[in-house]
Amino acid sequence: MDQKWNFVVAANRLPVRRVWEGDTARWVPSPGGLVSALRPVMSGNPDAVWVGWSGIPGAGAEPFETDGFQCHPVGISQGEIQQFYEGFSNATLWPLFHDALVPPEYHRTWWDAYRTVNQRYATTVAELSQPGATVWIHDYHLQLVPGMLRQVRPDLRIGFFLHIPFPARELYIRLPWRTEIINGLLGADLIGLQTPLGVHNFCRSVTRITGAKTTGKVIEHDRMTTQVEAFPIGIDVNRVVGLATDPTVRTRAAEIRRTLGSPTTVLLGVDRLDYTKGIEVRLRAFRELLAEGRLPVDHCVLVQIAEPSRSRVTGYTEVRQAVEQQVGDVNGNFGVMGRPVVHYLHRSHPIEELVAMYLIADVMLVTPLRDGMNLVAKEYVACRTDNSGVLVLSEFTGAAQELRTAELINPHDIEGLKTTMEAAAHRSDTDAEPAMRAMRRVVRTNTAQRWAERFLTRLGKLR
Ligand code: ADQ
Repeated sequence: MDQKWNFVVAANRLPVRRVWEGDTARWVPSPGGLVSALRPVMSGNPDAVWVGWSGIPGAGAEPFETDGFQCHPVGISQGEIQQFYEGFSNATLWPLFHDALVPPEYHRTWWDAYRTVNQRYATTVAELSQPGATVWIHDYHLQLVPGMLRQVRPDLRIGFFLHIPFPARELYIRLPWRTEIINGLLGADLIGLQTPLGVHNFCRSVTRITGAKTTGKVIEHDRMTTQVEAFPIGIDVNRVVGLATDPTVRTRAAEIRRTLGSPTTVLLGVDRLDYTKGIEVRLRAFRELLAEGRLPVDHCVLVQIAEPSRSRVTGYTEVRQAVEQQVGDVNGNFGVMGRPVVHYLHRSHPIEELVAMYLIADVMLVTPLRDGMNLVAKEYVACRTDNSGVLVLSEFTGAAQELRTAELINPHDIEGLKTTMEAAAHRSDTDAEPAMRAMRRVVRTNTAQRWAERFLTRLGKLR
């Protein structure tokens, strides 16, 4: 590898995915918050490279250019997908960092694969980086990379951002490899978390595990310092608002509402099908409200869009079965011929279709048991250009720290959730307006692009 770059992003996935048309393959941009957030700093930047997995098992493909910057695929074998990705990343770290909602599994072979893949990323980044380059590493799949990189390239300016929550110390210290992960993260000059609570939890774990001195957000260790701060992620507001005001999308929204039987109230959930998202909780609350006659069966519809996700990981088949059983139960008991009360779509949707759904949703249900941020809540708010609509939002999302005028709920308190959902369904647009207006200000100010800019400016000032 001869060419070197001055700005290197490393993430589990590349910002593009391969699609086949007949026998020819081409790379198309993957949708996603991270890609839009980094577009302004990556697009057309000849000094930037993105290191990540292509999504296809096997050896890494040749590097290529997309949108004016370089992509460098990292190879991940079928066995590593099982042990590094589905295993350690998604059956150990993901549940542990989400309050152990399902029991995390600890397997030494998974840990070995996690270390191996992280080492591969670190080696690749080290080879691609110019002297003194800025490196930005993303998320829980790559927590060892900062430390591994620091050992071979002390000259680099290293930033790390964790997209999921950092758990309470009492949970974190269960991890058999807690010291290795903390030491891996401490290789970074700057660690970004979604919320101040994440920062607090992380610093407490560091103190307990390493004995390092933490002063406010500064951790001193091994003759270097690491800064830890909250950088709540945002969305690409211009793109979402552009779609929300697009006549084609608006026509589609009206069409969907008609297809649903022009109900008085549409309630909506949009999530990856994941046990952290609290989909069962909202279905249960909805069912009880119908049964108690507190929501009118004839005038209310719940649409639940669930993107298929990690179907081979423990906990995901179970959540799917539970959700589908509940949907069947509600429709079996309350639906009439040709008119179900819950419309459940277990598939991915293009953003245009999601925006059309956000436009018809009078009540948006975001009820995770734990979530780093939750971009769906922000997308909904961004779409409500007329300031109508009610956002019911779990206190246990990062978004709840910013969207203070949402209808905040505790997803463990089913009666509280029911009362909030009932009131939300009956709220007039005029009553809902001040809260939505305030949330729209927040979402418009703290965009994805602003988030990236804030993180990189902060990183640029260190060392
Ligand atoms: P996720 O857990 O994936 O992200 P979220 O923040 O809500 O959760 O982002 C999901 C994205 O996928 C949204 O942009 C949404 O539009 C899209 N999406 C959801 N359902 C879809 C469907 N059926 N079809 C197509 N697209 C769909 C992780 C963390 C979050 C954190 C983000 C960003 O778990 O807490 O907010 O990263 O840091």
